Amino acid sequence: MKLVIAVVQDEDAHKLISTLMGEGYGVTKLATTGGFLKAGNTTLLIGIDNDKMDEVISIIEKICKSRKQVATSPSPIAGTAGVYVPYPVEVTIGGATVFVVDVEKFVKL
Ligand code: 2BA
Repeated sequence: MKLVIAVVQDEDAHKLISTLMGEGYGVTKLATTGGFLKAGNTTLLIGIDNDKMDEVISIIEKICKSRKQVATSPSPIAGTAGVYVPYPVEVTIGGATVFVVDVEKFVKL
């Protein structure tokens, strides 16, 4: 068994969850926050049989779009200790960041 951990954008989460559930997968949704943008995103935990990994990744790939976002990042002014000036940076977020890990044991009690 594998555990797919997928960090996706909030905008894609609803459709992704319905599609996965419609295909018979179990999904747990976590409300998470990206470390860089400090903005909300969604992390899904999906426990699957080993042979379903490619199918699940392809569903995620089909639904999750990459988007550009302008974020304001504080930057220290060179040579001025403790002074931060916000400046805009454009980042491309996702599709999705996906981790697949082996599950040592799976029980429902
Ligand atoms: P955030 O950490 O908020 O990152 C959002 C986007 O900002 C990233 O998109 C990337 O394009 C950019 N970014 C991140 N760190 C950066 C940096 N140090 N310098 C410049 N740009 C940077 P994605 O790579 O698609 O990541 C989307 C979200 O997936 C991340 O949100 C984070 O929540 C998660 N993530 C990405 N890589 C991860 C990893 N190795 N481990 C755990 N979570 C990860």
